[in-house]
Amino acid sequence: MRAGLIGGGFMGAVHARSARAAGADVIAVATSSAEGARRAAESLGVPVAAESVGALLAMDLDVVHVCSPNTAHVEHALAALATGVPVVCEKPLATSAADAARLVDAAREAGLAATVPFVYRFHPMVREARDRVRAGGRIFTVQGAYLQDWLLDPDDDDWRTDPAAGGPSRAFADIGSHLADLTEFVAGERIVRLQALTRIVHPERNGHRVSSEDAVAVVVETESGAIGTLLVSQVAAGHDNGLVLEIATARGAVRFEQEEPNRLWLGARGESTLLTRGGPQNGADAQRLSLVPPGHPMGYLDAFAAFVRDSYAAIGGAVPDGLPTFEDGLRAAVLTDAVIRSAESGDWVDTAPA
Ligand code: SOE
Repeated sequence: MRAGLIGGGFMGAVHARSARAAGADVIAVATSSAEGARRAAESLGVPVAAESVGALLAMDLDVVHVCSPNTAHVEHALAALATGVPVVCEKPLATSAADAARLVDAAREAGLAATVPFVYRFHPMVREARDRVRAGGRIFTVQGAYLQDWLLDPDDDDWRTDPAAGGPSRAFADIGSHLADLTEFVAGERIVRLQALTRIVHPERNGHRVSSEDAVAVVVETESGAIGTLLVSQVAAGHDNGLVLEIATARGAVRFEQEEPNRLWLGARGESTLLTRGGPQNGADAQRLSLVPPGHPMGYLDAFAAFVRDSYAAIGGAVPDGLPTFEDGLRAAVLTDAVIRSAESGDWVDTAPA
């Protein structure tokens, strides 16, 4: 696989490492400037620093990884698809459902594989959680949180706080999208309505106005009538990447904590246990993703490599179970739009799939 990379930041480096782990050669990188591409090529060990995105897309590539800022995803992914090349595009796929739908249509019309790294699906213990929920009978409640603190202080800043680069939603589009995707993936059913509150705790950062939310509280109802809450915050002191999901069913509960991905909490009437990743009680899906025995911790980069491996298998015509595609990116954008609408109106918003 000859891979091209658009964007050379933190996620660009993760994509480059994971593409190589999946057997690709990362042959070129483009950023917003030729100088930026040269810096990225040097730091990532990529042979060609493309003068522009257009120059990169003119190369002979088998896949393009889009890791540019959120508002550039549509332009870059459409341009890559137009050259007949499959795309792996960072989340949020687009900063509106309408734009995400354009990308879904373009990939479908081109007949090209197109995936989005809702990477937390690829922890083996998430697959185990999904299997146990499937066997659990009726779902009663879902409870999720995604808490970080890297934007806690007013002088903490990032391109994501600028709507021109990040889009109209920040905390939910950036990390709430992961939580919502994981909730629907593990539950095996959709959120059909939600009500959201958002907060901007710092209306100014480094002297510029901020219009996108720092925190979101969401109440949800699912297709089967389960109820739940999702809390998303990038101003939650002490939390680095605190994605947690707990789903309670008639025959037991599961709780996955992303910062401790090698175990799964299992709740039963009157007792609870911790299941170890890779052990004999793991189901087939968890075993497929477990590359090393228990006691050899697998983590974020392993999950990302598994996502890219399955994306490349899909490019080769396979249909890997649980692979997040542009359709899942569109779903996340629909939920993000709904959160924005509900926060503005104060009303419930219907999110049942059309
Ligand atoms: C920053 O919030 C960030 O890097 C997100 O953009 C990623 O999607 C998430 O996995 C970790 O945190």
